[in-house]
Amino acid sequence: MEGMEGMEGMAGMDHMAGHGLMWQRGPWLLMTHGTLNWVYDNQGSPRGGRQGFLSGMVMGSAERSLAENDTLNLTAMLSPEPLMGPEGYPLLLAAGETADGRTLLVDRQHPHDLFMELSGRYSHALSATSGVWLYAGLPGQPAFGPAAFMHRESINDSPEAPIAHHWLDSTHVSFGVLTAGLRVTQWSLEASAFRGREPDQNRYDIETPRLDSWSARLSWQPTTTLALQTSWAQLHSPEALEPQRNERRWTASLSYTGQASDQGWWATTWAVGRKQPDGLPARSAWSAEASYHPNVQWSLYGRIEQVESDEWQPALDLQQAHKLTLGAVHDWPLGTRLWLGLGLQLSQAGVSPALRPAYGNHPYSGMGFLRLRSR
Ligand SMILES: [Cu+2]
Repeated sequence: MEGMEGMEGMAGMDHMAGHGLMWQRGPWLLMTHGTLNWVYDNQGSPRGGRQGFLSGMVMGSAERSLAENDTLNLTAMLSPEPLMGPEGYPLLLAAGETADGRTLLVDRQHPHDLFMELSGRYSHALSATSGVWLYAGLPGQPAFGPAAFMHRESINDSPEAPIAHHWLDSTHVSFGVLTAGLRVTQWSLEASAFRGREPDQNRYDIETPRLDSWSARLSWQPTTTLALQTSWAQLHSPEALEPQRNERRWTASLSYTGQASDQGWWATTWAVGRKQPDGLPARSAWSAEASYHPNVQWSLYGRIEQVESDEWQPALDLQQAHKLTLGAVHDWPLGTRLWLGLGLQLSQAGVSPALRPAYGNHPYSGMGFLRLRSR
């Protein structure tokens, strides 16, 4: 329960969500879990588009104790998303990264890299409730923001990235990360040095690590069901298209995962974020999301988010947009640990008046998906 694992492992979700297969092999505890979504995407408005694509992730980890109080954990996380091609998939109002190294991807979500995480963590327990750890990843997740969306119990049924991704959690694939962490009872403090540049358009490679940026995160887990964090980052040259510009970011979030009935459980995350690029006005975002699982077959989820940006139409200054998403998935068991799911989600967006000629008043979008998930 340390570091990012502590953030993800929040809230006793082991028995509720229970993703993952585990084996003991000698001294090693092996664990794997994953989700693969085949998605048909139809984004409305003249800036939208249609496309089929594969999203998700497969993760494996190996953990062993080394001495009485020491633990080593090795984690690999892979993404199928490079198969969709460098331009990613249509996602209204998403902006960030590039497909060709020359133009920003707008109204499309970039694919994640094949290697989303290859990391190791060495933890040393100081007592039953406190400890220290060192984490290194290439790529890895610096101590910044809430857990990345595909790991958040509140929204990991949705096959798409949030439009607030680049405010809250887009640093989760950083090529080169070193983190030191300290946990004392309910409080954790982590500091990271990492590479500030976003991954480039070659999604199959491992990029040159650098430690040119830093972040710090303070987390509080007052109960096993509640996790709060606030984090800061100073990013060196995050965007390939504006290499001279550095950026500061800040986030705060609250996550709750709890029992909802005998067999049901629910989870929610509320998050705010702010980006301050050098020489430009600050831009904020917030999101509120929740999922409800009345039983093991059904998942219902929703999210509302708002972001502020000048990337949708470069001739305009900062504009606002929001998006509401609602979805449902039904799962059928395939054997004991694997489930086949069929899901549908609908979203409606809204933009400030200057953007309405481009997007229309309230463009609708939808995604239908088939998924394979272990749990
Ligand atoms: Cu991401």
